[in-house]
Amino acid sequence: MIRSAVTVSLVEQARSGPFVFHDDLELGIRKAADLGYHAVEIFAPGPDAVPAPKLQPLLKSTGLQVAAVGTGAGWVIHKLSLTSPDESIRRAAINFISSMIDFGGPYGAPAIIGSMQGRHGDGVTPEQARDWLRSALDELGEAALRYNVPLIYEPLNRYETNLTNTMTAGVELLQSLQTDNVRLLADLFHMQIEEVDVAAAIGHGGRFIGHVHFVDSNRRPVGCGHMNYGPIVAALNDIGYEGYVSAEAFPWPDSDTAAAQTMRAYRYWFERPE
Ligand code: LER
Ligand code: MN
Repeated sequence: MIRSAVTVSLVEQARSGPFVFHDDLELGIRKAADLGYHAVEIFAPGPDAVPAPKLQPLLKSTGLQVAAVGTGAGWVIHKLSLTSPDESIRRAAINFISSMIDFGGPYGAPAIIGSMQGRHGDGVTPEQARDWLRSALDELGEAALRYNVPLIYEPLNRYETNLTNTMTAGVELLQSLQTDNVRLLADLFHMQIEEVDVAAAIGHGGRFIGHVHFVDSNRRPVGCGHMNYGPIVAALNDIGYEGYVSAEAFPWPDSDTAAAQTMRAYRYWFERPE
């Protein structure tokens, strides 16, 4: 079964970012539960931002799960990157992601590596950046095994990274790893910029896809842009995808409307009787 999730960001520096709910986790969780979501995806400033004694009872009382935890705050706040020319920054980036794996793990939530992958350039060759990225994914993928969750790696559009922009490149990267505990994030916004055919790319990603960012072409909530969802949903069903479709979209026109609109779209696309 493909399940629904909605993003909640607690990162002040990402207030203008593509997250449906901002600032207040408890409110985000309660609103998500009221709308019928299965889970929230948490974008937190760090591993200690949400203490377990606060989060656990909230999840218990609402019945919500944590779909995933983002690690992008390592870049947004601390300017850490897995492919920085500075070895101490690369190590700090690995440590930050590792601590986020430890944060999400007990909830069964995988950590997502998106902007923390960095880019080549600035004296770093594409080959060198790729080697550093692979070695970090191997180390962190194995660390995630402790919690029986995968590590999620997100290809991004060309304006955000020059390392991996497509599902094909993502599959190649995963196949070059030693660990088999890394999965790809299919973010429909990035994909509609980079892929020739989003549905075909999902077919190609196949069993490597472990998470989906469910969003429209303009990064507004599903149904507010020009994405053609029929073939995309068919492709997800064809590959036997069983993870979350998580609303990582701008709070357009506002958080509540964006969350309600995405839930309407989720029900239309994933809960319609055959
Ligand atoms: C960034 O564009 C993105 O899509 C996030 O999920 C990763 O930081
Ligand atoms: Mn994304």
